[in-house]
Amino acid sequence: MKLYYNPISTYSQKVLIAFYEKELDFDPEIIDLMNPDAGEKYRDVYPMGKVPCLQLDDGHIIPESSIIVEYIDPLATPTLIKGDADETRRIRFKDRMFDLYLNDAVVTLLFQGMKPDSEQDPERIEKAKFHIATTYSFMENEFANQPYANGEEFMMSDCSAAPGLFYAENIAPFAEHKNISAYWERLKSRPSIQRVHEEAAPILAAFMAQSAG
Ligand SMILES: N[C@@H](CCC(=O)N[C@@H](CS)C(=O)NCC(=O)O)C(=O)O
Repeated sequence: MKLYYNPISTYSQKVLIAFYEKELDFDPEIIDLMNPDAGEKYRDVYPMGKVPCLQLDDGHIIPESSIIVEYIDPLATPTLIKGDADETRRIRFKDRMFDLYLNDAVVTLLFQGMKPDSEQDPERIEKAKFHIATTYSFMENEFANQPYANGEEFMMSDCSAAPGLFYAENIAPFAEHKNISAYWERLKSRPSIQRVHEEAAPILAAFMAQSAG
């Protein structure tokens, strides 16, 4: 199977963490989202143009990060969506929460911050800050009693939290939240997440240099 992704894309990172946790092989195809020609060509694979997207050997495509993790979950251990209907619902809820209110909000702040003040959208910024603050308050409370998002074991929800926290460290610092900080240290000690950060570093540096002008 082939994975279309970009190492600095948060949703790609979520799926990469799941692949690396499972030590599952895939054929990597990096899409340069900053290159309009590459983006246009990629729309032949997935017309929505979003990464990540998994393409099976028969050509079938599986877009959407959570759906990709669900697809690969039965293929190798460790299982990332584990338990009865109630437990798996809770994992999916946390996955959604981190995608929608941490990841998307942090990326909004990142891109808004790269624009000149006159072009920034104060309403979007305020909404993103509200989503992040609400999520932090929820997380700080939850991580007082458990090491991972859904309890004792690393799950899909943790794959979803890591990319948002990676960018949030600078954009929406959480150092004052001691439980979130301890959780982030726990995540960063995992080889899967270290590998994602190592692979992202040179591309992120080039992206920042290009964006700075
Ligand atoms: N809901 C999608 C979101 C994917 C997404 O927004 N990916 C971003 C990169 S993190 C992207 O492809 N952006 C390029 C674009 O919107 O054209 C998922 O979970 O996979």
